[in-house]
Amino acid sequence: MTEVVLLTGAAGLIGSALRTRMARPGRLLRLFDTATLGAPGPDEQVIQASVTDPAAVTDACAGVDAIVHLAGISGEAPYDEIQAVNVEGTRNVFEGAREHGISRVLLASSNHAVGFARREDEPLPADVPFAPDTWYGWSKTSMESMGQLYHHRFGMDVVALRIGTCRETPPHVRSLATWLSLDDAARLVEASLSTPSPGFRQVWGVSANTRNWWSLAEGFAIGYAPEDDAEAYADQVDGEPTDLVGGPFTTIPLGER
Ligand code: 15L
Repeated sequence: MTEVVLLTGAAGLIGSALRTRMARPGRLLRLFDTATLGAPGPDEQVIQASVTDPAAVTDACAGVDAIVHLAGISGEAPYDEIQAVNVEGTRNVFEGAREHGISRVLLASSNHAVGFARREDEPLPADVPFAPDTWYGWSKTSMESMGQLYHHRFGMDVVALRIGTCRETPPHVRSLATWLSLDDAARLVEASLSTPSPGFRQVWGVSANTRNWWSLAEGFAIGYAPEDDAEAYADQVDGEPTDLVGGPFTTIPLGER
């Protein structure tokens, strides 16, 4: 039987990386984005719409086995925009999932949900309590707690991926510790989709970086086996390391792009 996976935000950096990496026999990828996605491949469907449109989201959920919810504003922005897209948009996704009996939702959360958490001697657990650093980070706490609500109310499996710096290559010194390679992002998503009955859980989205200080234990527990290490790029980056999870997000002006 064909597995149908709905990928919201499919035209973004991570979405585009997953589009190619998640293709496999027996899987149909339903790609959803406001941006154009090009012509669908043989095992793809394309929907150009916004997660802020409840009807479009509900329609997109028909016949879906799992949702990888990436759509949203990916950095600091005015509160009303963040609220409309990240929070209301996620509510539309959960409602669509509930209406169509979809049992698993993966959330693209962010390290900025806990941006004010501080480096300790031990690796920082993936379930470190909310400490958002921006309205953006706050929206990720809302998305995660919404995931808890739908888990407890409706028994959905919800995996919140607290993603670090997901880029082709690490862009700065901080990311030597926080980098998530695109290949490891796909490995993390596959583990989150296939691990049996995860319930609600939080997992750091980071690669196997030499300088990691965020715990990989929760990822290992669901079968995530990262292969990349930002250290390979150490001589190509500038900047300062930071002891706060969110780094520069902890001091940028609130609500400004
Ligand atoms: C994020 O959540 C952002 O979406 C991304 O643009 C990066 O800034 C990243 O966090 C990070 O912390 O490096």
